[in-house]
Amino acid sequence: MENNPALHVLDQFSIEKKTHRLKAVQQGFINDTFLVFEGEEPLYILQRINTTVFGNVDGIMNNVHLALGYLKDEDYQAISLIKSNSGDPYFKTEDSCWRLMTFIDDSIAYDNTTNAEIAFEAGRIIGKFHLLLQDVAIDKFVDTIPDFHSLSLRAKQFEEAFQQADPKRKEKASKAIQFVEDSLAMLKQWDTEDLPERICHNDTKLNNILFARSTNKALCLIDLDTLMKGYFHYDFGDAIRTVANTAPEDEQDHQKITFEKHLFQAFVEGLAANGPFLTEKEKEVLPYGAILMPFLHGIRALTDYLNGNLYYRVAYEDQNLDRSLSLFDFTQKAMNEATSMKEIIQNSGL
Ligand code: GN1
Ligand code: MG
Repeated sequence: MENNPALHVLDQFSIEKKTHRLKAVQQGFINDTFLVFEGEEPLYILQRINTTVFGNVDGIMNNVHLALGYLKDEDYQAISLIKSNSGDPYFKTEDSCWRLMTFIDDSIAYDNTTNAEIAFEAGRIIGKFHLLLQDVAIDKFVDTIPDFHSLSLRAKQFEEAFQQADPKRKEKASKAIQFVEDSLAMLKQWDTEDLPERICHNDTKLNNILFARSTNKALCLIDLDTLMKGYFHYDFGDAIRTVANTAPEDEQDHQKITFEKHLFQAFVEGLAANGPFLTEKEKEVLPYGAILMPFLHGIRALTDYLNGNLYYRVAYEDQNLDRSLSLFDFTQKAMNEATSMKEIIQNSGL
């Protein structure tokens, strides 16, 4: 616990005045997150939004607010935003932007899992999220980070970073750079025409799902900052890279990085528990999504390493490089499983 200056920000929100304490949450590469305690119980989540990454805070809050209106159901725990004293969904100072949300009691998030029930539940809740949002008016959502998961944009940014990078960094990153060069042409070949646009979460890693502590039932998705239009295979692949891989995304011992087929299968079965809701074409590109998403995160981490760590918060100098190598290792392992992924999907009833 700490006596953080962020405590004063709480005065700007319409909550009962109590003696609150803050605890910083160390996860996340972009925003600053705090749990707000009263006594021993966390009551709220307070976040400072990184306005360098998220330039269009109004757009984000528009999207979050719109989506939260749909994201509630018997099987989906609603989250509420708390209004500021002036009635806005967030509080802005000259150089930062804050929002306050309710904390879900007795909930827990996992960075990784070896438990097939958790993998199943992750699939079920992501499917539910998409079902609840399937009829929203896509045009009302703002494209807050245009082309966020576009392979050609990320390849272009990588190329630019490579051109101006410090030679020592290039040398150190040569293995990762080689992987990009070897994989890009193949990844660009996939046919992704005729896919329907959906409102996606766009950051469906496992630790963005809340589970009930006692039952391990998935409750809801959190971290809705990147909620905007996208394609279903983005959310699928982003989940698979953390559900089917039991190692963290900056794992340096690549022997620990594995593609766990039984966890993949449990996740797909969880998705299918929502009944069929994907088009044939969407199902066809799911294995591609599981290969594309770790690659995209890998190339973004590598680009940031070559740029001198400007985008992601890093714990040590080479963390972005380690992340890219680990993500590329998983990409390769997912590529090796393309056929078995296809079979599992075909037999799943999805
Ligand atoms: C960033 O900060 P966090 O963990 O919510 C990133 C995601 C990545 C993630 C980890 C806006 O999200 O795309 O999945 O790091 N978010 C943004 O790799 O860039
Ligand atoms: Mg996020």
